[in-house]
Amino acid sequence: MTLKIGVVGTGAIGQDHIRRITQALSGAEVVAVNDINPQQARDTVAKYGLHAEVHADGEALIASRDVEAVLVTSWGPTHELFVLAALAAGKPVFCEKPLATTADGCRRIVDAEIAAGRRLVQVGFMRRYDVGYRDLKKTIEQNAIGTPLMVHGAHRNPAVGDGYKTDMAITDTLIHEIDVLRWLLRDDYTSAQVIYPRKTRNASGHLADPQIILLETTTGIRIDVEVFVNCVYGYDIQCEVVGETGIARLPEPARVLMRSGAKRSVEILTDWKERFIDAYDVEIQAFIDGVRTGELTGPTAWDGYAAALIADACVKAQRTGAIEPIAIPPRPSFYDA
Ligand code: NAD
Ligand code: ISE
Repeated sequence: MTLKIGVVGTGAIGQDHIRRITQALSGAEVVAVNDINPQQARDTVAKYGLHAEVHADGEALIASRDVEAVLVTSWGPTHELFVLAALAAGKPVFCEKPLATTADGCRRIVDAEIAAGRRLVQVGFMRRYDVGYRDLKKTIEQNAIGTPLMVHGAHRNPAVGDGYKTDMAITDTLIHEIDVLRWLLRDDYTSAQVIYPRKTRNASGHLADPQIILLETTTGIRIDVEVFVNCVYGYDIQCEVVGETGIARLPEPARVLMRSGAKRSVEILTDWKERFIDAYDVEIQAFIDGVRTGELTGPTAWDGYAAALIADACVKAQRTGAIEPIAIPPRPSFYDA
């Protein structure tokens, strides 16, 4: 049976997920949409040729008998409300990052899911589905570079809008590294520090850009991640793991190597949607398959909660300039694999 999905939030990523469910993936259809901007929701239905009802609000969509599973792709501050509503209705829910904008909000979701007695939440940390990160993880786990000692990372965007604030370097951008590196290393963080290099002239007045975030893990691995969201030249994600006997790097996206005009060159992507397009496909297919087989396997609400606690410590470190401790409570056995 085809899974009937309702999508709350028809902005950039909402539409992208609707496109993939409708045109690229199998086993599901979008039967309901909602956006606080109803015209955009209607336009989305027309654009993708959906046979979908446009609901007046997210709660009505979630309550609808036609909707078997929910995608929450609205603005971050609305996520907690919609995920809790899906849990109350006993419906599986895929929620884009952040799971909630506060750690307390994430914890409420964790508690509601545990009370429901089965896994119903998958969080949109899509990098775990990226083939490059998966190969990097395999390389580390096969002991090909020895014990990891350090990680150097970078998350660069060509430009951000004026609404992007300094703390969003953590809550919107670094959040992907926060999640993927604890998954990659099977480790958790114990402290965070933020350093501000010389500021780029391409950032708006209120924004500190670039930033360097230093993290330490329970096993003593040192991580530095450069977040640079007005780097101009492209959307560029870098990750290098230094081990005791070797170094492993995240592969670059496959692109044609050109020889032309006395130069060798390879295109650098500029759009995050393209950079992880395959990972998003695999992620949403995993959600569809997990719901249909009754076994969700992707990033959990606990991962969303842990990421929020870590992000809080990083945001505090932005303000204090100090090394801030990170304490993550023991994971409930409910989330054991
Ligand atoms: P966007 O601004 O393009 O779209 C958000 C949509 O939510 C808008 O259309 C807005 O009208 C709608 N919305 C706001 N409040 C609502 C409400 N109460 N009910 C229904 N709709 C509401 O933003 P976006 O880039 O699509 O981001 C959406 C979410 O997805 C954010 O949380 C963002 O962090 C996350 N995101 C994740 C990735 C990723 O790589 N995993 C990439 C982009 C965005
Ligand atoms: C966006 O919100 C994302 O989540 C993308 O994956 C990210 O890399 C981009 O920088 C953000 O704006």
